[in-house]
Amino acid sequence: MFRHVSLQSSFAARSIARNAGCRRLASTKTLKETLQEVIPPKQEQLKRLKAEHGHTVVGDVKVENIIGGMRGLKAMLWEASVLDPIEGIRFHGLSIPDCQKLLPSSPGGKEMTAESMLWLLMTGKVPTPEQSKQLSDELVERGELPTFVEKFLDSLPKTLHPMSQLSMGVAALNHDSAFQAAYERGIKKPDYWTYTLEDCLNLVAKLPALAARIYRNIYHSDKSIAPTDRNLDLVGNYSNKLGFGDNQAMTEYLRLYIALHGDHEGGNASAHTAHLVGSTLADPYLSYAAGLNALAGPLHGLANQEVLRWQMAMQKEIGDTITHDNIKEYLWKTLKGGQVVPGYGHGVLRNPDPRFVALLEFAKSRPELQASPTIQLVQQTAEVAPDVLKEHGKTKNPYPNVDAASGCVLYHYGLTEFKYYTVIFGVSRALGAVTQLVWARALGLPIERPKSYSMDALEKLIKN
Ligand code: CMX
Repeated sequence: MFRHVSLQSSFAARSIARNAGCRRLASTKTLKETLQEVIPPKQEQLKRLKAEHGHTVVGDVKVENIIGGMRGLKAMLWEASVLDPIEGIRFHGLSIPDCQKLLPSSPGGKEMTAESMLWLLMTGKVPTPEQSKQLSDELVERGELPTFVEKFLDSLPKTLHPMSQLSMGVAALNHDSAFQAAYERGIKKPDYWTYTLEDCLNLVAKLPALAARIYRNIYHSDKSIAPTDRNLDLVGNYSNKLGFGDNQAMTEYLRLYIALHGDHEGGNASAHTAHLVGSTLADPYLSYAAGLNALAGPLHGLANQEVLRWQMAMQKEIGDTITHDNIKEYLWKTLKGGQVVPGYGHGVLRNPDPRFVALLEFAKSRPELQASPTIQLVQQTAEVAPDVLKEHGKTKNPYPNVDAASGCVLYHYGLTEFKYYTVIFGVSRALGAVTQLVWARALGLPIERPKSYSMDALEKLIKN
């Protein structure tokens, strides 16, 4: 872990300068300048690892890894976060409560901003409030959508799933890719990361406008979309454009949601897909569009939509009198029907997901959420489901994952169109995916190319 918590600049230089199209404090280093400082030692570390430990064995490859979706294989470099099966996620060594304590919030808010999480993921350092604000300003400057993308989104049928629209919109942004243009001109490898960073910042900046336009087009096409407010952070503007800007609690929830979902180490399907595609030197837009397609699977990000759908069906069947016994009965009905219980289980975690805990804490801190039947049902289900799943005996982790809780607060505050929920996840997961795209280029990581085997070839290998 490498971090730096000092509140560096003494406001001595408060003069506001225009630099690279954004407002900045003269004493405050930009994200790019900070990266220029933190990248060389990491490049040296990688060189050392290669030279001194290139042949050091750190684990075995078992047949069960090969046929079991590569579970547990130590096979990827991912700088921003590490997932412990018991403790959950840490971002550059910081737990979720650490981040909640240390990362700057927006003016008037309590929850960490997406910008401060992005800064932490990218640099390994806790940003000062000035750095976080400066990044906010920079993203606002970059946030406008090209007109052809707006027209393209407006032309899509409302019946096309919001995740398909998001992935198509992100892919279309590659029209203006700085990396692709520079590559075509001919650039040297050490310069790759700066063009990649340029695209990545543009992508993160444009995602709220893109995602909000999809929401408004599909569900509220009669009303216009709020213009960008230059005094707001990324999520403040996202909430505004969605139409929830007047609801401070909803905006705060979105901030927490987006920061928490930002990264979950590298092996999860969306992060890994973006990384794999990026390793071909496809630009960040194409890489992340691919990652979004992985996120749209019901075993991964689409689970937050599925949780609400499943819960509504349960509520309809059970009626108003909800007890542990009738929740238990519905869980068994789901399992006996051969379906998974959405929001439960995990490929790595073996304890309740600390992101689930943090989101539920948010719900517990507000009386209106505590009184919500939807949230009460989430809590009651979490009290019953682990024992049922243990008795069922298949799931390695019978506890709730983040998706068990993520949608219910949105639902309570009026974002009831649950087919849209994974789009919010997609706005968030970009933070981790783009971080890795920048670092993969800064470290000169090669194209990914694991070895595959047929079953016959595997049996031959076993015999030998
Ligand atoms: N309900 C019912 N059965 C489940 C289950 C659940 N919630 N979770 C796992 N199982 C089953 C698996 O389907 C598997 O069954 P088979 O042996 O018949 O194939 C068995 O238990 C063993 O699976 P596992 O090793 O515990 O879990 P995996 O690593 O294979 O899968 C996950 C992990 C998340 C896909 C799985 O737990 C699941 O399907 N959960 C429900 C969907 C969900 O909530 N996904 C969101 C995860 C978080 C995220 O990525 O966003």
